[in-house]
Amino acid sequence: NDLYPNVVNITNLPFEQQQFAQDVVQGLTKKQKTLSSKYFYDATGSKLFQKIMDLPDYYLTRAETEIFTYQKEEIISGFCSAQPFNLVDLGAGDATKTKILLRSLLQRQTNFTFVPLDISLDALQELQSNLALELPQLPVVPLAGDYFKALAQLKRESGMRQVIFFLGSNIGNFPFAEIKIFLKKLCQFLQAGDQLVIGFDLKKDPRLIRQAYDDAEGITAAFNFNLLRRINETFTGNFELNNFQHFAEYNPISGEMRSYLISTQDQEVTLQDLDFTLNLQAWEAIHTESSYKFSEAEIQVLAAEADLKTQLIFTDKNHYFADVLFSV
Ligand code: AVI
Repeated sequence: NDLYPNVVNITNLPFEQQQFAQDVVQGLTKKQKTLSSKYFYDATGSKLFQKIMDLPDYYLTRAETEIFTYQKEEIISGFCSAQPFNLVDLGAGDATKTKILLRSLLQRQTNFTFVPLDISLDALQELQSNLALELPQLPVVPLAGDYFKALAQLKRESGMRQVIFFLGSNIGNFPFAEIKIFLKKLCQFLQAGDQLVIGFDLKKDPRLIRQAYDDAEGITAAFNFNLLRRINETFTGNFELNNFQHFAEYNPISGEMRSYLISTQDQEVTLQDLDFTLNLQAWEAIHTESSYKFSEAEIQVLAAEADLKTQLIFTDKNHYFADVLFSV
């Protein structure tokens, strides 16, 4: 197999597992081993992430909810229009925060369609049935899969003004160099008059940040371990979860919060379906996630590089989090 030299039998796998297989094998054959955090979100991972969002240590969700609760009218006034628009929620998840605005928009009898977009089909289906119960009058067009494919489809088919939400500091999970590329690419699907609301986790006391990714209840550790469980399940692997440690470390200069799975002993792991064997040394690390934190100045630089105009910046009272309204 020339395309995927490290993966035997990849073409025998179901289509949706081929990219996963390729990424797993490529990441684990690197000198510094990595696994992509985008594979955290299977059904179990999405449930664990919901739990994380309720944790006392995970301040991000509370801070952004505070912004939406107390400043919803100002946020809505920043993007609402008389002409119909799509409110597109990238990585919607359970859309708890977005629902705060959706209720107000419906009360104002705004002419808009809610378009939740998520890579997790499980999360999207659950959201759709919740919305049917909670906000039955809301027009919803859910889209599963790749963000850019879905945005291209919207641009082609809807002809409506787009207001794109990218909340929860999801933007922080891209490798730093890719944030600018992502924003530029996003702009290609937007037209004059379209707007963006992006949630950024702000730089703060480093201990507070580290604690959010190594919570006292061990839910974040379980979230990280779930990736190994998913790999075992998908590719008939034998990762022994007890032979790994969850480790999280924040760099206050780069703003990068990094999570790892650390092998606590020399060990050999086999992914049978991929004919792949991995040797790990004691205390060798697999990097599984980066979550970048930003200063307001850094946000302005990113916006300028992507040719976005900063319209309004909303923060919580502690200044932990910022939701920024941009126009194209
Ligand atoms: C989804 N994303 C913004 C979360 C974050 O904070 O980076 C994922 C997460 N990882 C550990 N805890 C939460």
